[in-house]
Amino acid sequence: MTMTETLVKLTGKPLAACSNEELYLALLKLVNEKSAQQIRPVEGRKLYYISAEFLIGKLLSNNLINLGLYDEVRSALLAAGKNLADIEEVEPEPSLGNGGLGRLAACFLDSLATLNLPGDGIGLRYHFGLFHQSLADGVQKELPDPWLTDHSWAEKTDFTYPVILGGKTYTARLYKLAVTGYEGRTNTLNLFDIDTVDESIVHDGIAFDKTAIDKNLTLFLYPDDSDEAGRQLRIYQQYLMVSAGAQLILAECAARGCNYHNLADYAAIQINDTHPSMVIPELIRLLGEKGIEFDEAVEIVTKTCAYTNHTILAEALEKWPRAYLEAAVPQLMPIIEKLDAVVAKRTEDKSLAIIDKDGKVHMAHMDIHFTHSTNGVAALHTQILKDSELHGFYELYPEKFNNKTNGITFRRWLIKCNPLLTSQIENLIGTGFHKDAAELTKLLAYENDTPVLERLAAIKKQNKRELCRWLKQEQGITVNPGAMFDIQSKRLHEYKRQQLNLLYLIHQYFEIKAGHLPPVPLVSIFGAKAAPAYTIAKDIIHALLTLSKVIAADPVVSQWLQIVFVENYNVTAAEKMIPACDLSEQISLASKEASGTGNMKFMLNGALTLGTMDGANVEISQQVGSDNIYIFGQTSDQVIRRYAAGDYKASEWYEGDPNLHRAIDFLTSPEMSQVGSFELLSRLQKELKGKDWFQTLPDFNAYVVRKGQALADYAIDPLDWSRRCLVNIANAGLFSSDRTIAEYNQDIWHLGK
Ligand code: 26V
Repeated sequence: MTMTETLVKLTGKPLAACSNEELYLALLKLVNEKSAQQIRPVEGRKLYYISAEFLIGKLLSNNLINLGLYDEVRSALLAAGKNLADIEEVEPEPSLGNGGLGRLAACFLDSLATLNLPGDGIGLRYHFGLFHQSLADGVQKELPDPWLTDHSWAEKTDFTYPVILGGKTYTARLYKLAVTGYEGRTNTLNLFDIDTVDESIVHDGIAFDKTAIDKNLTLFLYPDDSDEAGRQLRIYQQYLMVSAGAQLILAECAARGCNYHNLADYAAIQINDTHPSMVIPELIRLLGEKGIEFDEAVEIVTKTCAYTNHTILAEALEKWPRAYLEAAVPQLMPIIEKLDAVVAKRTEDKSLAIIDKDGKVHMAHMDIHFTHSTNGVAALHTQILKDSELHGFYELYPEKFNNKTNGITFRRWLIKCNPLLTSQIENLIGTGFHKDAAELTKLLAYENDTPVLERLAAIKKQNKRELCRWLKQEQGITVNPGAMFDIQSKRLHEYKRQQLNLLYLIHQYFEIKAGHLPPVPLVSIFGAKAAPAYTIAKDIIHALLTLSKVIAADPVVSQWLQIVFVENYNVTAAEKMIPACDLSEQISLASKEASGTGNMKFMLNGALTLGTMDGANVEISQQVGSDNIYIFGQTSDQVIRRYAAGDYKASEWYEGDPNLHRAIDFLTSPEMSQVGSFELLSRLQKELKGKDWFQTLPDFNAYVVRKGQALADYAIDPLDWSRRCLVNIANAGLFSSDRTIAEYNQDIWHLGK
């Protein structure tokens, strides 16, 4: 049967007569049928990747690519006058993650299936995910972001598990979502929900009654900074996920012949940050119910589980007041206490205890003691964990610590999002890089091939035009594709330092006004959601939106500078923005960004990085060499020393640097406060002058200089710029999540037989 015939059979009418919705549903069915044929039996050890977030993005095109159907489907649709891109618009994007951690989990599932490894995800079926960001009136507003429709990728099953929350039993229901591999097997993302959740209780943006668990349990994914009631609800959510997940794991293993004593021969469990940490005591509890003694259960769980740390921000490491856990999961507290007693026998160092003297339960501590592996997510991050943040643990268990530098799936972040670049690479080096990213180095043979470099530049230009078209359509903004596109897209956080970029833009505003024109017009594009209660993060958004208006209203400056803030940054937006980027902003305070993965996506799509020596930027810089990246700013050692000395004074930097002084003062200038809110702008100004906890000011000068250099290089020698982009693409192979997953498998999981 031809593809046209197959689709006609599924829709029941000629394709030309179908609506995009009808075609979407037919394609969803087609993908589900084909992916079911790729399900393979599991032998030996299977991975369960437990994560509170899976930021999977839209699935249609990605699944068509992975199943080898994309070209056929696109041609069949085109022949009927239909466009796959329009059909894709019908699909809502599931917003089941905050940012990097959730997107990493999604890339890992893709790579597991592609590498033919048995590995399923376990998570939650949030109804609204994070939130939809609106930027009307110069401020962020949060709205619900529904993605569940009658026809969703996640299929309801009849599998249910009892879960006890606050002493009451609820029923967790399993939904299964097929995860396709590229020319590989199909695995499963298991998402849990309860039937009684009621979307209608949400009102006034994202507000709702936080006490009625049966109605609200899986409504939202909690942002980093939720309030007290939100934090308690988060414990309930986490326990729903791990209790149902642990029951699923035990049932699946038992069905394959496991007698529970040998659980580690059947399952490997990866704990993604501390959100799923309660799986440790929960498994011990469930194994107890199966008749296994505590000591043996501890040993089994330690052998089965491994933990990944994704942050060194102390405030981001979960510590639950004991009273919260006693109220939410009283059945776990006696087990956690026994684990704490085991720790007390292993070490006298009280800082390594699970329960501290204030009665706080440290989830990461439980993870490190009772799993066999603790990994960081980039070389520098793992080193800092060993040297400082987790030094005591490293001394106790040096063998447990290892690094797994993050990666991204090239299927979504190159093949799917950048078809022009993909086909150009295929013309040059064939298709081997689809599955073996290391083959990209073959591109280095073209480093001095002028027509190839010109073609690369032309592709970038085309992608920029496409981004301009999309920005016009989505936000009504007109952008000049002839400008340099400089992009900072990631969650909004002070440590990521969008405020440094803001100060640069103000500085440029003054420079241009003074007649110091830049070598090329610059479009600074931002995409970022701020956690709803993170005041300063929201103030930074407000300042950028305000400055954007001030610049746009200035007839001279607007010829040279434009700020674009993309509303509701998500995977779909990233797929449009990343291929169109010239300069990738990775400017976190050194030591604070565990890895970053956006940095890898931009590099792979032919952007040069402007960044600090932080996270995976360090490895990117090693890969491409210092001529092909713009590094600036304090090193992590300097930053760590400055924190240790405790003598950083923002005011001294403010007073000591006239450019910085001028830029910070401008925040509350009449120009700005006529357009924006004086209250919000002055709050940010006060924070920068008086505190600046993430040391923006000491890096300001170096940033201005380095960025100026990048602009000049771009303007003066476009061909050499293109050559350096090619070097970046060619050296991006290391950052394929296939490589990362192969390393996890070799060192930690040992999947299959
Ligand atoms: C949580 C919190 C909670 C309290 C307030 C501040 C705060 C900030 C961040 C977080 C989330 C930490 C986990 C996380 O998303 N880490 C990210 O993981 C990515 C994948 O490994 C990595 O590339 C990013 O560098 C890292 O920030």
